[in-house]
Amino acid sequence: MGKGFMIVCDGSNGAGKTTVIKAIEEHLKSRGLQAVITREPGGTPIGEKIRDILLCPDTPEMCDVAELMLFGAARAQHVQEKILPAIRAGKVVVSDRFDAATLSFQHYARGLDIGLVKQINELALDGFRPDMNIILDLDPVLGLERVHQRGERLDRMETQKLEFLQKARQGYLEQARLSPSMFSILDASRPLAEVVSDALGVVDELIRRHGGQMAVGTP
Ligand code: Z5A
Repeated sequence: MGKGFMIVCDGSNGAGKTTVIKAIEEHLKSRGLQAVITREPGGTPIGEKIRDILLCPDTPEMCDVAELMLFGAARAQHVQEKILPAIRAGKVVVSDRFDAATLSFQHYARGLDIGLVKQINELALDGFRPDMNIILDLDPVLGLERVHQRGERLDRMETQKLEFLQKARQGYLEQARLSPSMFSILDASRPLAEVVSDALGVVDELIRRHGGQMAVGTP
């Protein structure tokens, strides 16, 4: 059995993660690779229940530490139940958000101590690291406009002040500055086709790096 790898698609709200991930999935399949598409918070039955609690707009009273630990709990379950088995089976895991989001939102935006946030991330990751974070970078003002155009009710995180979302954006840029080999920053204010094309270029580079170790065919 080959060894797979993991790509995270992350970044600002409304930056186009959903669309880019769909394109990555199709691209991987066209290359004959087995893709596992997943998301955070969520990705497992337990994680999806935690997601409902985290994003429910009716509970704005959630305290910051409870929020951090819930993201961590969902991730621990995600890693053990879904991600590690898929990678061991040689599949390519593509996750909509992952651990960089916790540093960006709970540390850089929320202001929780960086040591505490890293500790929760390490506990949840159990030594695992994703191979690449593709960050779709967008001014949150533009991102929220796109989300509003979808006409859906905003979730608990989206109702935070604009300043909070600006700090989270800067958090991703700072993480990329500190660990450039783990991050690809894409300007998501450009036409979607250009963003998708760049994202697929990053994926192709990862496939080359992992040359021939992944499982092929339908899951
Ligand atoms: N969070 C956290 O705090 N800590 C953590 O550890 C984790 C997460 C893991 C849930 O995320 C929230 O949890 C999130 C971070 C926090 N909240 N905040 N704030 P989520 O991923 O479920 O929610 P989201 O970020 O709000 O996702 P989204 O709004 O669905 O964004 P998206 O998937 O990137 O956008 P999209 O649906 O692909 O695109 C939005 C619209 O824009 C859509 O109509 C597109 O057609 C359009 N679009 C996309 N790209 C373009 C371009 N390039 N041009 C024009 N129009 C475009």
